[in-house]
Amino acid sequence: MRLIDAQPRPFALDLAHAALLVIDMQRDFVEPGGFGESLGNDVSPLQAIVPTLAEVLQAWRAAGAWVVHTRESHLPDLSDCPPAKRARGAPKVRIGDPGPMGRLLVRGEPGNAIIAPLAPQPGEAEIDKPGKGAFYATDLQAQLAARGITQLVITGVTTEVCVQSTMREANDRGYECLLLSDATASYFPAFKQATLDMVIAQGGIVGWVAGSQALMKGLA
Ligand code: TIU
Repeated sequence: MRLIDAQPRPFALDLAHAALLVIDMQRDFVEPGGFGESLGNDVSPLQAIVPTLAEVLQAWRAAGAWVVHTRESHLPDLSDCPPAKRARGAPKVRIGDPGPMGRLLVRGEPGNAIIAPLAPQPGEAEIDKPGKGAFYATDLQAQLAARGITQLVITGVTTEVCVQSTMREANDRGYECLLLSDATASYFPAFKQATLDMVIAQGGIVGWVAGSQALMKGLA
């Protein structure tokens, strides 16, 4: 066990049964011209966490622990995209429409790929998910069970959407979840902070929060 300095109390990390979850670090959310920007967002707060997340990923791999990457994506025929999701808001372009990086949020398109500095390595899991939560309509739980994973260190974007949905899904399934405060980002800084606050309120109602330096100190 490695004790990580975290809130609301230290997190006892058991590396043999822990996975690093990197949520939706895709060009579609992080780069201009993707799905995130089509919703009217400035992508720069998301770009800001890339160096930190790359450092965490490197330290985690060096410690020999497993990594799971997710992508929010839909099938080319959009049969897994609820019409209500596609219709939401008043974007310039919608899910499935052509953009500068290919069709928005469609599996296999250039814009749907994970950004190069955080690219998955052989042996790491890659989960394509049609929802915000990574457990909905995926085999993530089966993959974690097959490896005996009981703890998730959670990173990625966006904090209050796909990250928080996934953390709540995981918490309900009994996983111990540690969210890395400086390796997650939102288009809305206030929503990010609110998410960090609500996760650790009430004695850690959804889990734990720590900074990446605290995790890496524990990994060293
Ligand atoms: N819009 C937004 O903040 N996020 C998403 O649509 N997906 C994820 O968070 N990945």
